[in-house]
Amino acid sequence: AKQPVRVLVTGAAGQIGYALVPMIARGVMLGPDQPVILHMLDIAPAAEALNGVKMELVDAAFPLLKGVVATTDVVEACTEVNIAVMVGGFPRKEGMERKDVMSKNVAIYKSQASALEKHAAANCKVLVVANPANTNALILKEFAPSIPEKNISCLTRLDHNRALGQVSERLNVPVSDVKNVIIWGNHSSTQLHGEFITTVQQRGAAIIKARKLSSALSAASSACDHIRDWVLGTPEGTWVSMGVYSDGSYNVPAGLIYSFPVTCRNGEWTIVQGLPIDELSRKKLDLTAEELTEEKELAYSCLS
Ligand code: NAX
Repeated sequence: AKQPVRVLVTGAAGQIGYALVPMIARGVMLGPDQPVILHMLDIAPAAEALNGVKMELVDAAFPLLKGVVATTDVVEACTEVNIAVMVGGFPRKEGMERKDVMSKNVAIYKSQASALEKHAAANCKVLVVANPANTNALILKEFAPSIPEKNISCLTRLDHNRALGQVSERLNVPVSDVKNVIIWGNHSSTQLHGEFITTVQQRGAAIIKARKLSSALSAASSACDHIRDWVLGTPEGTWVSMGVYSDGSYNVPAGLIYSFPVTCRNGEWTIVQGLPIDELSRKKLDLTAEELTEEKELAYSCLS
């Protein structure tokens, strides 16, 4: 029998966490024959809610779920984890300056990076979901230098899946017949262009309007897709979008966490090379890189 994989979910008492943990426990993320131990972290004010989630996980009697750690202690949460899905963060509240929000998230990601650095399993793979996702991932990378930079990523798969969904709806074909869209750059409104693009960019806002809550099931499902493809590989002839540490491909500045088209094999992603970039796309690729560079500078100015 396979050894259980330890999967950390931070912000596990939140909306996305609530949708994500049962998917992981059912094998959606790592496959139907992979046992898992869930590590769930949240902050003290959410401790009771977190315990409620743990009670529901017990009640669901998932055969693959071999254990649950529900804690507000970051060291306990990070100990020996093989996969870390970072959903917890500080949300932007009305009237707050961007810099203040950045500063809170920089502090969170700095301390969680240190805990992962010291206590996670060697070769732990990290996915940052919490916004600003690219920059939180970059801070995490900076403060967890012993984790290989190839192991630190951020989620742009939701935007990728939203684009697949839009193509499927517009062409009236099943979404399983659509592949190889690309999200470049930041998980933000600079990622794409055109009317189709505006729909994808503003999809999050449209969901809040309709549901009075932000996307959760689609975000959770995309996080599972991201890790599954990374660990188990992308299908032949298919690429996906992942926010990863730029090596300068496509003239994107090195040293940013930037979304690229990637294929995955043997637990490693590779940027798809040689795709043609037209003039409009070039402008957009540069614009989103500029935005990320500016965000990086803002984040660094919060470090003291
Ligand atoms: P919620 O506010 O429902 O949940 C966040 C949870 O994180 C809360 O339970 C909170 O107590 C916890 N938390 C706060 N600080 C923490 C800390 N230091 N350590 C551990 N836990 C902490 O938000 P939810 O709707 O679940 O969204 C979570 C994050 O995902 C947000 O930052 C959101 O902006 C981001 N998103 C990113 C997406 C992406 O594609 N990259 C899409 C979906 C989502 O909007």
